[in-house]
Amino acid sequence: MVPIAKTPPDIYHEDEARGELTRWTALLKEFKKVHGGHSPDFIARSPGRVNIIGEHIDYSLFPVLPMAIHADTLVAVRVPAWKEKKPKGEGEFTITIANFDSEKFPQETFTFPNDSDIPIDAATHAWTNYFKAGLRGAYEFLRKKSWKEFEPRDMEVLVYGTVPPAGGLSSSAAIVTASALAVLYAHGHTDVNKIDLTRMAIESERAVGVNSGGMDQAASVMSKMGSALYVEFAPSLSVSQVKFPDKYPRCVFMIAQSFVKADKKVSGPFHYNLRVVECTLAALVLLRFLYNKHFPEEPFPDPLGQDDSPLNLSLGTVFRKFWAQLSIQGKNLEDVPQGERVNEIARLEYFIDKVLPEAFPNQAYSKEEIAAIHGVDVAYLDDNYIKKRFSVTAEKFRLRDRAKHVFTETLRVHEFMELLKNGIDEKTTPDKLNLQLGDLMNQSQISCRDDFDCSTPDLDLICMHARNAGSYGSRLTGAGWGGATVHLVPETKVDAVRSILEDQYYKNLRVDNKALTAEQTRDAVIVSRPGSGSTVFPLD
Ligand code: NG1
Ligand code: MG
Repeated sequence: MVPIAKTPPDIYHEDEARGELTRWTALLKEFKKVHGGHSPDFIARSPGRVNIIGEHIDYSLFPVLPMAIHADTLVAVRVPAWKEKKPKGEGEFTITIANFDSEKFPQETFTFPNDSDIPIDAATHAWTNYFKAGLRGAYEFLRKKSWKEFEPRDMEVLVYGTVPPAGGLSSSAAIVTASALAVLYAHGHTDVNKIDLTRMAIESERAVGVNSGGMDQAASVMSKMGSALYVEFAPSLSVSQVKFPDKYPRCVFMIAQSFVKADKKVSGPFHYNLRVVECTLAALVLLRFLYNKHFPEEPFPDPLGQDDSPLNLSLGTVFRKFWAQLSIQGKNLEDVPQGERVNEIARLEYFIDKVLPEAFPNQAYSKEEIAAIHGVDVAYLDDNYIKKRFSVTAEKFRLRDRAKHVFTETLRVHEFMELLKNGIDEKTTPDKLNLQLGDLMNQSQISCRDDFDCSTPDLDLICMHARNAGSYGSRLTGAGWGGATVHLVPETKVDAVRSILEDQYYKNLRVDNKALTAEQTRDAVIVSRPGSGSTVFPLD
């Protein structure tokens, strides 16, 4: 269940708590100012996240390892019907939503009929879309749960977020999950199941124009202070807490901003929705290949509607299906790892070394070629994969490289987890362990750059400088194409990494033709410790 807590600053790390108390006080004061002198009834909170390893594989339904950061979104809410019952039968509800940063994010009031869906225009970039996405998800949930009794309530809302927007730290998941949670709570649904909230936020965020996976929402809702979160998407969404060894040389994760804004929604050749389509098309070609080669007598499975990925087919599902089918048939294929319990690492290596080169003889494929491999016409491919949800355009789809990234990145996640599980013994000194973990992060960056094409020269540069100053592992985090980087750094090297980045990157950087302010430079690099997930704070 999502915790309901009493003392806000306790959810922050000690050294942040004081500053946060000031911020909460400012939020309460501002609420009175914008909402006619009233105080909020409660505050819902969700944090941003940094992804440690496992990039662009969540929508292929492979596991990832993010952690919540302390920057967050607070959604303060007053429900006029909270104490005095609102007269019934008005037939419509009104929400007034304001932002603490009212200059950038202007206030909006909207009224809808009680039985209406919440329209969201994904084509316009209104900040309130993210609140509406959470609202819509929560209403759908409440309507299903209690169709008869459910009646939308008027709400007065003030949002205060500290996760930098379009910065790769998932400000979007923070606001969507906090909004959905706020709406549930405002309608009397106080025992919110974390998995339910995560699922509704994933679906909701897709409504805003991005075919997102589920990593951000899971990390934002389900993280616990002090641990990273291992998130699995299959056979169903589940999480477990992961601790890092706390021995000398103690390591921390640093986050460094590039100040390059990533706009994931632009469906140009380098952007997010196109990658989702490419991975899905790669899954389709792979499925065909595996069935033609290994199970020619079997009926070809219907690839649509098979799983929880954004386009209902994923590389993860195809991978698992292959091994399941093999074991059903008791087949012994040459070169296929054998044994009672072939581990996931061996299976992934087999795919990377043996399957992918054969399944994808070409690097890139046109629509026509993919349609021919799958034995359908191009219109079918368009309707079901390329123009489904959000239309993308590309001359060629780089299926081989995208699939290679997905499988090698998944392998790295498994190896990372394996290293953490085995921890430090006589053979593995802490330093060696950190080097190995860091190496996997560095490999991830190379794969994101070369095979997935989601890095930028700025991100590569930041990683290079950080490594030169003592980072064990440096990589982009989140979708890429700008945004943030994450670094595994021994505590003793934190200052060195910070100062090399200041000297070599931030000092010469121009954002909108302006040098960074002292404040921007200070906040550009932070040490991040795993923070806690979504929480509700009743105020009375
Ligand atoms: P960011 O950069 O935080 O928006 C996006 C996706 C994730 C995941 C990563 C890449 C959304 C909301 N989130 O994260 O699901 O796919 O990219 O690993 O689209
Ligand atoms: Mg996001």
